[in-house]
Amino acid sequence: MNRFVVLLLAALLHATGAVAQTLSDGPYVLQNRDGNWIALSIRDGTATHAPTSIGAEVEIPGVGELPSFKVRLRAPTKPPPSVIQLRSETPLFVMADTHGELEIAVALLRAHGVVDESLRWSFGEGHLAILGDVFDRGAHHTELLWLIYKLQAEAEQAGGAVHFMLGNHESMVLLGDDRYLHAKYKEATKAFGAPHYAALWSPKSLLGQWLRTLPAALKIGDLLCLHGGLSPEVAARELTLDQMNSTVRDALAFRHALPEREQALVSFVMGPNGPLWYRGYFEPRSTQHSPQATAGDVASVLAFYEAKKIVIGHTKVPTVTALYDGRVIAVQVYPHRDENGAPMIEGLLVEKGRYFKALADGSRVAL
Ligand SMILES: [Mn+2]
Repeated sequence: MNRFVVLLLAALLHATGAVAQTLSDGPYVLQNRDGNWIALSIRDGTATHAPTSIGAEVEIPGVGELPSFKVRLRAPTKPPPSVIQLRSETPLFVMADTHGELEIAVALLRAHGVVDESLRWSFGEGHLAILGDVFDRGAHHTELLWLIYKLQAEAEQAGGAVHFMLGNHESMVLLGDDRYLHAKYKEATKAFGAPHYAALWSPKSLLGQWLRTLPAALKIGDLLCLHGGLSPEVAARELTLDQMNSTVRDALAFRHALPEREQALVSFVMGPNGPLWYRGYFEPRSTQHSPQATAGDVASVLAFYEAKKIVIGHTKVPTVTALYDGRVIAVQVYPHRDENGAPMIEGLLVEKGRYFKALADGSRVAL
């Protein structure tokens, strides 16, 4: 991006009025043709760009009462393994769809000691699993993604881990479906002069690369953790987690260049009965939804993957809910505020073989 484009962007921002003057977003860290990294940001309506590099830090501005934080940029890494060992004494905190609701997500993580006041990892050797759909709807998914990216490094250093499973909204944004974007991101796209929002998350962007290494489904200890669910068709096809995860990665990386025989697998894995979209643990809410899984379907999935429970987001529940005699746990309590403005969201805490709803006020209730 040259100076002319940046000036053009500034002009665009000033032309769009009061809302644009308050627009802040980014940074988007992109690699140019020479292989150099550039951080693009909008601060109070002004587009800026600055050279950066792997090993350098970028600053993510504060939102509301939340402090700003710095993130060190890392070279892209290989995809993680699909099976994660978890010792029974290691706590696991599961957070489902956050949809750009940074302040509410942070309230939950702070209340349960996963992060501290300055948004640093404070969960020691604990594991945090994030079940996708960080993107879309809300106004702060960029900050949330940077926070997760940062926590991953901090957790690893502390002997813990952050596992981020992709949801259907990650795949939609990366593949160019911008129907659910908060209006602010469409404005940001225009401000940067980008052809479309997905260009800011392309494989040439640092977080775009990182997202394309992430899994759709993991087995963490004896729990299958993922966004949508595992349909009976997944087990019937004997698709391993590795196969599922690499198919999702292929779909997000080079969907249009896949050989035809792989296209069929991609269509299935990325479709309504694949791990990102499946809703079959619930009564169908529309004719597009899969028929409800039977107890036998759930049992055969658990048997195939040699797991004890399936932990999912994606489908809204009023409170963290055990289904199928506790073999499926639905975690997606949509992040919102109650009539007094208190953050409302729940997580799942697994500690020493016991399961708890983790409430936003820091309390826990046995499941
Ligand atoms: Mn979803």
